[in-house]
Amino acid sequence: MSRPAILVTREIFPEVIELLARHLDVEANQSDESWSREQLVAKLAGKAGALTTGSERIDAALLDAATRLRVCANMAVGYNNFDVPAMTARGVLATNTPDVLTDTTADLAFTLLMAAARRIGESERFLRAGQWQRWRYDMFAGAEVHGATLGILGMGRIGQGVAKRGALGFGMKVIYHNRSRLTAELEAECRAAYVSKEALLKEADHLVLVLPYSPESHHAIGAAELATMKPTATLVNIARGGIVDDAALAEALRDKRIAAAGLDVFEGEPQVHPGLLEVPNVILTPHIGSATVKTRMAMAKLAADNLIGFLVHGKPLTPLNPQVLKAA
Ligand code: 8YV
Repeated sequence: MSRPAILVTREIFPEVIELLARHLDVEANQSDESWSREQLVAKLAGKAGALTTGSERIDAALLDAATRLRVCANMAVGYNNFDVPAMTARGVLATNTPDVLTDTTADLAFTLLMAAARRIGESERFLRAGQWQRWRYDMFAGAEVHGATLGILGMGRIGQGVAKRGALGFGMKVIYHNRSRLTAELEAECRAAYVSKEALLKEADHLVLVLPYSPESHHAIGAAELATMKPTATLVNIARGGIVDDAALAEALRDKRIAAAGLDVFEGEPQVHPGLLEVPNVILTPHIGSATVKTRMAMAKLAADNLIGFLVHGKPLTPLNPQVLKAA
């Protein structure tokens, strides 16, 4: 019996390609070429599955061309690159990689929070430029992290991980806002209090964004929201570009309407708004939230196990639209 054919759209760990090849016919982009959308569509012809990353858009037009496709396994927990309703309508299973990256990504939120609040980027650039001549009482004096009020917008798994780090590790007062309120047990576990979005913006000393991107969360933080934050506040975005209006943020940072920001994701990345590159009080990283060797391996392996689980055994591990399984 012939084995199902799959496409791996970007270079990933060779061990994971070997794992896939034990069960499936694999075409893999191990040279990491940048494929145009037309090339991607052509490569998907005859493929039953695809291992994708956040860079590939899987939408109705692509699905209509890739008529043999039955499953797309995203190597990411976020899946705003998938049109899940269009996939479900065509009986195509979608999977993502939850849980395996929660703590690693929460760690990066804290890294950016601390680096922004304590002005690490600015001080390092100053030192490297040979400008450190003598001590000054206010040299790179930043904002306190321990004991401060930590605000979290979006309280899924990663938000909860950020809350625990703040409350348990840094004695912070944690407030959060989310579409739906957590259960009393989870709130107690995270030591987090539910507040309105308005109160969150007003009261947070450090505000971390961890909500999924959708048309509803587009520019959830824009000029109006930034204007209600404390002038001493820091803003951290580890969620998705587009949740923050980057142009408005660049202006707010330039005019010191907020003190600092730490950003791992950007509108239109890998492009970065030029205004953000110009201001000193922002620390910028190139979407590395889940980037530890161990976690990236776990994500790649989970995506591969989803493909094998579904195409070989009929049982994916982390389906996003399980109704497809029932319909099959
Ligand atoms: C990925 C991410 O590295 O999991 C996510 O949602 O944003 C990152 O961990 C990125 O999306 C590439 O697939």
